[in-house]
Amino acid sequence: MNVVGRSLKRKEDRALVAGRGRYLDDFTLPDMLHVGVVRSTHAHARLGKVTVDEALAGPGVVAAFTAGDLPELSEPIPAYGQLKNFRDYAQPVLARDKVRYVGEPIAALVADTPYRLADALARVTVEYEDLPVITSTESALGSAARIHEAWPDNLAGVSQRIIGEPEAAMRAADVIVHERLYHARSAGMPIEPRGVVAYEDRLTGALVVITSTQTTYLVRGAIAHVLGLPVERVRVLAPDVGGGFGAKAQTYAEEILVPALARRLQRPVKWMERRREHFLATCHDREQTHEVRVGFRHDGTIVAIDGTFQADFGAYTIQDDAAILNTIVHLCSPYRVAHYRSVCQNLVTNKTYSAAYRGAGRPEAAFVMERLLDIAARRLGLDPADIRRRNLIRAAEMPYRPGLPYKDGVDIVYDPGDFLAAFERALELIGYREHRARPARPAGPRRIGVGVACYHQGTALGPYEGANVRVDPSGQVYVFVGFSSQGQGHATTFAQIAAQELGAPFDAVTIVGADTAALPYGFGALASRLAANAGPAVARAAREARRRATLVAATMLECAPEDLVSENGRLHVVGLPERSVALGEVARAAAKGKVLAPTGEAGLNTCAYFYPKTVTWAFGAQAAAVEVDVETGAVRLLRYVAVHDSGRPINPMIVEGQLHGGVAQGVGAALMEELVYDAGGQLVTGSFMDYALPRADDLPEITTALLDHPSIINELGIKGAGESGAIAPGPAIANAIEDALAPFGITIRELPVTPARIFEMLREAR
Ligand code: MCN
Ligand code: SMO
Repeated sequence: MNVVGRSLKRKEDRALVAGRGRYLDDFTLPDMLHVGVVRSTHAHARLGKVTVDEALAGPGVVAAFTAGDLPELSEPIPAYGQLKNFRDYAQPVLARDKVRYVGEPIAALVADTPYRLADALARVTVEYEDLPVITSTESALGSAARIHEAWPDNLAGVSQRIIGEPEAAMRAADVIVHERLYHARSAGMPIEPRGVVAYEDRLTGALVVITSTQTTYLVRGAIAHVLGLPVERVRVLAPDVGGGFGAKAQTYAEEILVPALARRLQRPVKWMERRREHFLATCHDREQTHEVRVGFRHDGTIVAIDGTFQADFGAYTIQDDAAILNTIVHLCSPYRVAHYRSVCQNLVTNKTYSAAYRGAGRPEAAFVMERLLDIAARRLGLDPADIRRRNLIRAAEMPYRPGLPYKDGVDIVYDPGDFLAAFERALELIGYREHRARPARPAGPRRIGVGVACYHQGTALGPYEGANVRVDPSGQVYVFVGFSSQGQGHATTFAQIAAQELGAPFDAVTIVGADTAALPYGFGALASRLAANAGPAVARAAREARRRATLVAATMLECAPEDLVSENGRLHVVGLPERSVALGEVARAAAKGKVLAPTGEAGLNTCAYFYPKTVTWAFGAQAAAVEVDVETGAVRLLRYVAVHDSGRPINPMIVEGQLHGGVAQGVGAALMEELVYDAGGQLVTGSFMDYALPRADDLPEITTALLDHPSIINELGIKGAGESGAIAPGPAIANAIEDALAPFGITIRELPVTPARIFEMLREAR
């Protein structure tokens, strides 16, 4: 009975679709107070007097706190922790002497209702002494002003990787393509903004923090660290989370502030982020400017790539260069490039700070590489498909070693895969050949174009993930994990694995997660890592539970353990289905100790962890067909194709759903989403009126196809999928638009390709 690999319906959807989900704002506790955050309205300033008297005098206002009132928050917010390549900085929970971006927390107000709180927030006055505002990487490099005073400049650090001898190799190139490309700042924009509820549990003594997060463990560690508490006294839970996309994958000021206030006030407190606040207070990502030279032979073979780029981090660098190293390592990774150099200057500016957003540095890399290939193809007189065929690493070259370490320090060895097959499949599904063969239409205002883009993705970063499988005497199986889900479908996929390994019915398995008390150690839902890390942990724990169940059942049925099969929730003697015992009865017997001896363990309760040696490598190709109106610059997506290899899919429907979601976000990055700042450091696209998210009618039919080359990193052959769909849409769509506008000879160098940008390019071309 194979449960893994089947497109079973998602266990979580019945409740969510029926409106029975429990999101952060659904939690209201007796006696609960509401916290609001006073935020900086200036991008870079010394902080003067903060006056809260008028706010405090308002009806229902209980308390007001500035940094000086909360000495327990004097430790800065701990950074990510895995990498430490950048300069040190201190990000305060509440600003002390200066502010570094519009939206930075300055003070907290507490009131009895959210409405009185909103009124009171408007009555706080803050004095600012303005400092020069830095809103671009060029001005960050050139300015005498320092965002972090202790630094000699505004450079957080330089990240780089080199293969071979790019300079020497470049000299031998027949043609060099040299371009400057820009990927705009955008953000994950989950439907549910962030929020935190905290209280001291008098029964257990724990500080309980319910937060809309992807990283329960990281938040737990940060709270314990700043408040000086044992980790055991802090319990972090996530309720249903309405999307995260990376934006909820690190610890924020409010996740430490709100529990601190719960302790101060000895009352439950809640903070719920508003959308306008979310635009300023939740991390952005993706702003990079690349200057790259690619050397080619006449036949399109790449001889060398030499590039520099600048990343605009905003005010703080909470994840160090995790995403930047992704850009560097992935820039040419599906292609054979013997000589490569990439150097990034990581700069701080007076904007909202950045952290990984779905794809985490890879969409930028794919944009640069796949744009350069199309530009080169035109210069060399080659078809964009042929230039890729010439350079894609072949299946026969696997396991390929590009000659670079991954960010975990391990030398990269690619997982089995066939990039060319994925690419050809995408071409076939979009009708590439037919499109190229089609006679040019009479030149009307609407032009059709097709674009393609390949990607490769290191997925499933370590360090580990674990699971605890427990068989209940009722026969129900509970799998305890600590990480939280944001919509990925973990309650379904991990239940599939547990059911299969244990021989239990899929319906009898429940995943209990998002609670650090459920399992002491874990990492979180990021880096497309859970399927390939928690998956094997669940499998190992379930397998061990089955082994123990078999020993106990053998005693109960008076047979040899080797003669038993576990199927559909019962263990029976091979060939004798009536000589059987239910899994629940075995669990009950094992818990009573009656037949304890064979296992030496009480109950059927097993825990296992999986530590990957390094990442798995997923890959794929995407293709877009677009129609561009040359009179208005409007782009309509006609069709979209996503081919992805996630190794063995646990649930193909869920993997396809992940691709759909990723593509939708990639379409936003390609065509409409942009966080624009003015020279004063004010976000001018700070609402959904100005920051355009794709809507249902902006999305075409998305055709997906899954390839299945098992990973060699874990025993289940799984590679990741969660971020993958979002990597290639930018370049695939930009390439399609440029193809549609080929007669005008324009070159797309920036994302998003908005109607205004197209209109401007066409005007210049004419
Ligand atoms: N899966 C599978 N078979 C595979 C690989 C994955 O069935 N071979 C399933 C997994 O079991 C899981 C889903 O696909 O249900 C995604 O798996 P994985 O790639 O391991 O990613 P994670 O579970 O670690 O989730 C994190 C990832 C990231 S990093 C971002 S960003 C993102 C994403 O998931 N944010 C999301 N997908 C999202 N989907 C939703 N709905 N909301 C988000 O915030
Ligand atoms: S951006 Mo995903 O949370 O790694």
